[in-house]
Amino acid sequence: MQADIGLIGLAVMGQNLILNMADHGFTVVAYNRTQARVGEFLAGPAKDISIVGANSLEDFVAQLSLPRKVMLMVRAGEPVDSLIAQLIPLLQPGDVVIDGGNSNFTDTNRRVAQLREHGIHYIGAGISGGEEGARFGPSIMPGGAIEGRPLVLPIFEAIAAKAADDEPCCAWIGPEGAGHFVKMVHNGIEYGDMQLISEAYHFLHRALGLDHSAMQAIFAQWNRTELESYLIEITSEILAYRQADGSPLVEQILDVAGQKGTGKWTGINALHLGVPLTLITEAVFARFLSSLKEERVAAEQLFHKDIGRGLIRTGEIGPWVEELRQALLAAKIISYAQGFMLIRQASLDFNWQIKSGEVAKIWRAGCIIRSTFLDDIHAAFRDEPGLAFLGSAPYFTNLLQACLPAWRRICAQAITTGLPMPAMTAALSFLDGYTTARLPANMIQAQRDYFGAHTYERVDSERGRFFHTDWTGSGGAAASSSYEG
Ligand code: NBP
Repeated sequence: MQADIGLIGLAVMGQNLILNMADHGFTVVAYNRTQARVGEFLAGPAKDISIVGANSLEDFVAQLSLPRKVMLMVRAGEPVDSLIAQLIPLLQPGDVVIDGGNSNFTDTNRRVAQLREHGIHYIGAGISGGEEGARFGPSIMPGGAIEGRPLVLPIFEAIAAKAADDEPCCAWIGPEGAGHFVKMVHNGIEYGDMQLISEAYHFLHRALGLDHSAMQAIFAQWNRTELESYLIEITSEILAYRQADGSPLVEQILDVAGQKGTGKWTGINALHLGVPLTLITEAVFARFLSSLKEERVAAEQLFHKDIGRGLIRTGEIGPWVEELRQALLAAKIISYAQGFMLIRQASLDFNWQIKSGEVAKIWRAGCIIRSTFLDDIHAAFRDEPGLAFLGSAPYFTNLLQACLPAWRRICAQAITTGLPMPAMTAALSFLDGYTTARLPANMIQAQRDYFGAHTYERVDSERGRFFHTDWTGSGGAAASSSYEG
């Protein structure tokens, strides 16, 4: 019997996706560069189910029904190019190659074009949900060669997570690397959410002096509000986790955050596309700052810092906890709002026609950033598909306005007492900037024109008409068009 699909890469994601596909009635051929892994998988987790192994790429390809569907679940970067080069001579026009890893969308753009020359449909599919998602239902974000869409969607929709309304968390995102771009932004939002939650935990612990049982109960309670989400839920479970001696494990973990690159790419692409993605980029910087452990330890001594002193502690804790919840919710809305601004800009610049409402819909289950309020985000984009800023949708405008006083108080308290809250405060500054009709950028334009004759537009003239002033009387009337200041 010929198999429905073949998967290359039997690490954690690949194995679990294969088992998921088998659960849904698909016959899968499994292959891995290191052969021993194929045997171990077939004799172990894949025993007695509709999974077959291959001992070479030729054997792998020969066992696939036409048109062939080949999925790669290997490390992003060179391994993907290497496998593509080996597969091209073995495949034929009409076949599909799917890259399910965390590839950079620019690589996917290039590979879609490369395989098109061979008549092969290349798809870059972002997959989120980690090990458990892969096994029992991830969120899947495919994009690329549209001809491959009908061949892969039935499989993806079958294995994807199902939202509460039973809709599969999988939708075609757009051409080229659109699927991988959206997965990258998903990961960026994940960075933002995680940083915000860690700042809230820091505030509860250091500013309010709460112990782990109290903090666990607070996160569990927050998870029954608009904040309900996977990341809030696991935070509560992490706070509850005790070592053998009864002490909380989280306090034994070194405060140095790692990263694999998708957050950084999100920030880089925001800079390329000119999108003010302040919160997510700040979250990436916060991880970099955390890695300066030895320098931070020395600097704390140098500045005689004691953020445990002079903080709130006295008085009733309850109102502070509720204000912190509102601050977290408001900042989280900004995190998603900025993420969707980036997707919108990429879609406009690259002509990808991405439907933001569909993206919100397929993030409702299966993925790491799944949250109850993605239903509201979906509704906001359904009502206004071209929405530039999520906070302009009536539901979110009202929510942000309701949370603003508490959000300001929390940020003010943190700043006054030296408790770092980079993402929470960056989000507030962003909203303050976005909601200010006249910013001081007129001064920047005046300075640019003063020292570099860069010209400026006037408030009493039509847009696109540029003026230059000889500010010192000795600069002349010539304007600069080359020097970028
Ligand atoms: P890894 O990212 O650790 O990759 C290991 C796999 O890549 C193994 O099968 C390995 O084969 C294969 N491989 C490598 Br490394 N170099 C190769 C080469 N030159 N040719 C052929 N195969 C090669 O696995 P993973 O954590 O399962 O992730 C797979 C993809 O999914 C990655 O792109 C990852 O970013 C993405 N992803 C991961 C998660 C997660 O939670 N882990 C979530 C979402 C997406 P070998 O056994 O012979 O070394």
